[in-house]
Amino acid sequence: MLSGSHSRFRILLPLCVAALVFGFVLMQFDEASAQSASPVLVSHEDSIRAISVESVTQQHEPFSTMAPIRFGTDNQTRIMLFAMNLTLQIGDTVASVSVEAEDFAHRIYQLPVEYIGAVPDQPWATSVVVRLSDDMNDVGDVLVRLSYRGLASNRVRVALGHVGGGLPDDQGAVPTPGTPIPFAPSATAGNLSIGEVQTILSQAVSAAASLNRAVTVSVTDREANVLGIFVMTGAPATTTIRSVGTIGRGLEGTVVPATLAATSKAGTGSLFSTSGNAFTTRTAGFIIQEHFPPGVQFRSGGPLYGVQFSSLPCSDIKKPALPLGLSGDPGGLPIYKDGVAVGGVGIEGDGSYTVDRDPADFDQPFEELIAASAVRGFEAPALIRADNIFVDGIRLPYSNVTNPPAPATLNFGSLPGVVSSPIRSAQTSVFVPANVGGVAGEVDTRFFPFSGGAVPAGPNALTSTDVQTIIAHAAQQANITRAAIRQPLGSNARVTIAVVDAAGTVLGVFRQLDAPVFGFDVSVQKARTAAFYSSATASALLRGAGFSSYADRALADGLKLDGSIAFTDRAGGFLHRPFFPDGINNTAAGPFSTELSEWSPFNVGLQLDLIKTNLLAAIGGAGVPCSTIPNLPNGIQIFPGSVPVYKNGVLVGAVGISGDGVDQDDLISAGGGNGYSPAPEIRSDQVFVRDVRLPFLKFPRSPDL
Ligand SMILES: [Ca+2]
Ligand SMILES: [Ca+2]
Repeated sequence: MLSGSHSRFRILLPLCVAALVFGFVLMQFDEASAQSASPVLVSHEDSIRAISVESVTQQHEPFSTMAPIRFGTDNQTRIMLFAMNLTLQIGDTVASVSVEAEDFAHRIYQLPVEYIGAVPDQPWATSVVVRLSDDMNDVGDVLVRLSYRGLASNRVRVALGHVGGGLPDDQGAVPTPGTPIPFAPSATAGNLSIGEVQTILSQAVSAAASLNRAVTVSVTDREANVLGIFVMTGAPATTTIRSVGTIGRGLEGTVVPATLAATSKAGTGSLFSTSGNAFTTRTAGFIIQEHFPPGVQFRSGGPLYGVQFSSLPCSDIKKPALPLGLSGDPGGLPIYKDGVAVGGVGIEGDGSYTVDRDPADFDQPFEELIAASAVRGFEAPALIRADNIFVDGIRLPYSNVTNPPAPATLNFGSLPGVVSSPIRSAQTSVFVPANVGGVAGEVDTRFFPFSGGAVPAGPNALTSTDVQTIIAHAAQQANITRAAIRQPLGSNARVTIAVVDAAGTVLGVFRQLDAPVFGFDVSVQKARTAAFYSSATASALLRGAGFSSYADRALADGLKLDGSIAFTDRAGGFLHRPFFPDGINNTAAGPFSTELSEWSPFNVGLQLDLIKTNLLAAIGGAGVPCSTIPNLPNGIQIFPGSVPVYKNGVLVGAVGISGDGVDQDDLISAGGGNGYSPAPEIRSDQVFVRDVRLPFLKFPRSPDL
């Protein structure tokens, strides 16, 4: 075998084996695309010999028909083959696919198909597991063919017992190597063209017109650059931020331009979605409320509680920002091309910017209907949609729209309304390729190469080498961490890793390839928050900025905020819920939260109060940081995924992680902070508040792949 062939084998094998350890699960694909081309079985580059592997032990051919180790109800060997152009249609199962082998004597063997699944990160490939027949023992090479819906594949060579013998290659047979898609960083943020932006806007406006609605439509690229805004004639110019809180408290009742809402909704689809997960504003609204799932009493808060206040227009990290932060108002969807997340579309037109408080009624607001119509032809692959992703056993919502309106699409030039932001194609990405600790990723050159910290001054300060070590260790942990929010199963987590010094100055940010872009801002927020709460000056800084009430409430709970406790974001977030402990009804709020009677997703407490004045100024166009506390220029974050880091018992900074499940983010942050941990006796889990032990970190069960 030539080395080139081996290298291709090495690409596929770890990916598929990871998927397979979950057992013989049938993945159903309900993509609408019809099977038009014949399936192709993948061979090595230099022959028609199949890429194949014994499905449990991963051993290469020649295969014995009897497995050396009994894993199931019988001892028969299963082998994994790989196919291209094989996508099961609605209602089809493994039984819809047949595989047969022919030996040297022209005997035909039917090989039952037991598993068909995606190959992580290689959307072109499908893995197919078949059971060998006892009769095939030591027959040498056989020629194997796969058939689906009347379309037969090429035949590839597989060795039973010994390599060689068998029939000659089929006439005209050629090697059929696969074409692995490298996750090459793109120079632009996605690849939407001007024509495609116009198509999406036209489909949205045509749908709105068919529903007798007038809306504002925004399209953003992969990194939330605005690619075009269309305001229909008669569309409401403004929308009101509104949920369950009292008008006038927090942002409740604030009137904002509808264009900003539409762009925040589009950008949420963009920043949340990747090649492994497709999330919408409905998904966002589901994971930021006081209970998860929303409305279920005595359940803890949403896993991304607080994410709505990230990537804000006052941020020093994410530029361009989302005008109103992450949005939970249904009617924002991601845009995909060939399985790759390339942007988002947002619709605003009902005058209300809210979150869905009742996920059980399957309401279909017209903003969501129009968004679903807008992305026709640009839909997310079914497998990776939020409604194929479970968190704590809870299926996440994607969209309540199953049959989007499909009226004839009006010509872009004749749409009723005005283009209020010029149509353009995907903009230049702020990220460039980088490799840290052997892990491929991307960086923003503002935060790379990594630098050392200035606070604290002196011998304990983080050096650039420390930062490199922390980020490399975190990235290496992420690479072996079983992802919580990515399909197919067996994918590794993709996150953004940020390190700050004790004053919140960013020393380095590293984003794994295809990590969701929202984590860029959030990872820095998380790191800054852990460093801030853990610092000797936290109470003084809060009081100096006019937030004595929160410092007083913390003090009443025994928390001096004077550097005596090492706070993670999990601990800080636990203190920042409208129930204490988190999710337990009929309790008083945590010291950093508003009480439930006043609470809403737009009136959460300290997180919003810290930034409210400057956020509103920034929404109006002012160039101000989010907070007047210099350590927190993009605000704080209040869901898990950070640890403070120490050298010689001195707080020197923090590492923040964002992009996968919060327990995974905790684990990866701990991996980064390993070797820089606080003394065990000052960890937040040594502290009791109202007789409740605070958390420090929480790791997922069986975290590693
Ligand atoms: Ca709305
Ligand atoms: Ca609802």
